[in-house]
Amino acid sequence: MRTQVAIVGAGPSGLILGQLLAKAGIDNVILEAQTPEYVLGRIRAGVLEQVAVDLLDEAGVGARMHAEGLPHGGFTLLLDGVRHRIDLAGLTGGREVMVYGQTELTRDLMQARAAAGLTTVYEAKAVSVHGFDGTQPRLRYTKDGITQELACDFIAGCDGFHGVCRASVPTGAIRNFERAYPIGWLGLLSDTPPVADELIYARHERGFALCSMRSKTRSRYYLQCALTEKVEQWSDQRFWDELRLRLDPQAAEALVTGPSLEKSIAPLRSFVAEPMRFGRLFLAGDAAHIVPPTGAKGLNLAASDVRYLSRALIEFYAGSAAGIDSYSERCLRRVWKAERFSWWMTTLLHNFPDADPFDQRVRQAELDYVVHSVAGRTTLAENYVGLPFDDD
Ligand code: RFL
Ligand code: PHB
Repeated sequence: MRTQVAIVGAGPSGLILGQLLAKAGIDNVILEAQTPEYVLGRIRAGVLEQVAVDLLDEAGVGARMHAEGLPHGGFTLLLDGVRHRIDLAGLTGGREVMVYGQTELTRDLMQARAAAGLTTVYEAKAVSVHGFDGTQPRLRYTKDGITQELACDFIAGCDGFHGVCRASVPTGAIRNFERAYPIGWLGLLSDTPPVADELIYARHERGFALCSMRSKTRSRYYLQCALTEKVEQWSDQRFWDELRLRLDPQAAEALVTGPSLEKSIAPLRSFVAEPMRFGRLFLAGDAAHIVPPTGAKGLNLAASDVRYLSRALIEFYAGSAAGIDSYSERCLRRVWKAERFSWWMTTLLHNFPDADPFDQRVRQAELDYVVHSVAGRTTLAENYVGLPFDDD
């Protein structure tokens, strides 16, 4: 088999990239290790920046998101029992975010890909990448026990943090930057109405909590937990009881509980690999970088990488290599700003077992500054809604 761009991974990065390239007449094939059902079963992101919304429109998959997604013009910071509204729209000249689940977005992208007749090989096992330092890269994989080869002009590594693409780069050619946090997030999804119209990010002495949603009838809640905890230790009842303790009386009373549809623990991590291009192999999304979820930036960064990558490849086929040559540098500039913001929001809102009393007081003072200063609130708001692209 041969294609122009071989994409590894059918998560949001790979699917959006495939759609944008196909729109520009560039042939692409996706190899995905899992089944479509498995990919759709992963409950992850919920908040899209305007730039991600615009990109999904450009890819032609925005219709259901606009019909069913919930535009949010603000959120609440609940700091030790006191509410502070962050008026995103008011502080950023009218910019908002869109609450629309990654699962739904992935479903829309999969359907659009199938409708366009584009090839996705699910359950592609033992994928390996070859020849990306030359002009004839190839992927090898097995499907139904038979080894296959896919020849291409370029490989897009959209295969997430544990993927094969970054792992295939010679160690001397890549530099990793990493911060592991000694905490995790325990998430619960339920078919219950959200506790409030807007998201609540709660800082509490028992630990951070987040009240989010997927729709007017489906809620997503998170609790900071220790990394040593197991999901089996958290009955639904225990989760709801602990959440109530971390909220204010208004939210605790309004909370509607119900059986969980999903419960899982995710560790918090910051990670960046530099560069993001190795000859004819490009990394995009979680394959290149990870942020702790506090700033809601992971999926949005994935979208901004594939925006740059799709434009660079389209330019290449039109006769200029300038875009692919500057891909890594342009992505990383944006990536590091989101890394900084996600790290900052994480350190401010969580309880760290290793924080000494001085650290704690400084964090309290910083939060106090953020919520009581227009400059502080604006900094938070403009990062949360997403920084503009420097090429616009
Ligand atoms: P994905 O989604 O991990 O997809 C990678 C795909 O590659 C496949 N794969 C392989 N395929 C073939 N061969 C191999 N060897 C392969 N190895 C892996 C995998 O099966 C998978 O299908 O990466 P992608 O596309 O870069 O997308 C990134 C996003 O999924 C991620 O950044 C977000 O979910 C992060 N995130 C959030 N981002 C936001 O922008 N807003 C949010 O509100 C938000 N909330 C979250 C989040 C992530 C969370 N968790 C669980 C990490 C909340 C949570 C709890
Ligand atoms: C979510 O709804 O899953 C979500 C929302 C905001 C975040 C992280 C996750 O910061």
